Amino acid sequence: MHQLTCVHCGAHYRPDEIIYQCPRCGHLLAVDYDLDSLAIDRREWQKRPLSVWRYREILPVRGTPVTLQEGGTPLYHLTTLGRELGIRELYAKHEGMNPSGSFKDRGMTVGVSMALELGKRTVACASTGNTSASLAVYAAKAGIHAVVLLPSGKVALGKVAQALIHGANAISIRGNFDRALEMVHELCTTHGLYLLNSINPYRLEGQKTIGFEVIDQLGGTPDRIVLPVGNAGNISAIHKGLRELRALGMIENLPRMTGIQAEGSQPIVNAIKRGLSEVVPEQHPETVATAIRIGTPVNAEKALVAIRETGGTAEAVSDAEILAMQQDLARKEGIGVEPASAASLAGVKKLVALGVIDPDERVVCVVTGHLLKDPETVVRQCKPPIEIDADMPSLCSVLRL
Ligand code: AN7
Repeated sequence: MHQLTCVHCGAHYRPDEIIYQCPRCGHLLAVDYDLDSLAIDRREWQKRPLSVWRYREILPVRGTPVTLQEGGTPLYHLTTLGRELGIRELYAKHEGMNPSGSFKDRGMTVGVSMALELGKRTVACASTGNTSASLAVYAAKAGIHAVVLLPSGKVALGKVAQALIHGANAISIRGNFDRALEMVHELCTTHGLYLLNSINPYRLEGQKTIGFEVIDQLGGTPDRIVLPVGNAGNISAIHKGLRELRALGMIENLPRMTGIQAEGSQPIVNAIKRGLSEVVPEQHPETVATAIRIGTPVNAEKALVAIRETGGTAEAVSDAEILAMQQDLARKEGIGVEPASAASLAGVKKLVALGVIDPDERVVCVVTGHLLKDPETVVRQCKPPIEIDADMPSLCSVLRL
């Protein structure tokens, strides 16, 4: 069994209470297991397919989950980029290979399964895009309703297309993501919809399996895990999961948790660099990486602990660095990711240059979303195809043959 525990005051709550913050002090909640009482056989895990549900003993769902076979994503050894950056052991965990094309599916398979167990028939979120796409997919699979609030004009085309085709009630807010989240949070509290943003601790339980898979795939613990940070849910989730593996005696050390943000949207980076205990919200976040265009990261409290406790760090990269790395990954490694995802590798490049990352480290970058999520940004960056008349001389001429 599990319970909900406040990360600030330590108050405990029953697992079926529908709360998104501690009713006593207002801080974040986490799902808490009695790890000593769990019968986990690691060899049994190895026999199951690599997926979110390989690790079901330390997930909160008791019944049959709503699943589309999420997780089990490839971990690629980046030999060419690694050589260029001077890191022999550089890897990318390609979360774009999930059913809806982002890591959010790990959270939603658990979150929507919990919604059903809690008797909810309408789920909701605010989203920079991927959360809404994933929620729409899992609500469709579960046969329940989804309401998604999107910041008007700032969601990549592929993500909007997904929310629409999977049947979510998509609402565009004339405001940014942070405002949309405030509104949907209030809506869920006052009208009983089930909130599936990353403030919901059950959703983060699914996402922690990224770290479990990395360790199973590498056959050991990396020295560092680097990921793009928006609401800071994913970095917090992976850290929580790895702490649980340590408590279970399966690993000894935690990787240095390293968060990368865009320069125009870097409240976590500022808090880490200035040694602040709380983040100062960024009122007007701006970046080409619209997935992480977030000024008030709701999981900041957990993320600052994750970074500090593991000796990690946070760094910001420019939009130009993000787009250059998106292209490098595509052309030198054959890996297509959306801009936010390229931020993790752009961050590694910068941190190596700054001497923060040691070339001997074993570094895993989480690349969070697929290239096709945001085709418009790609088309703006690349030269269009050369159009010619439909005859052989024209073809040979354009190819200089
Ligand atoms: C590709 O969909 O917040 O730090 O509303 O889509 O856990 O928020 C997306 C976030 C990184 C940041 N990479 O993760 C949303 C949303 C991609 C993302 C992040 C997001 P968090």
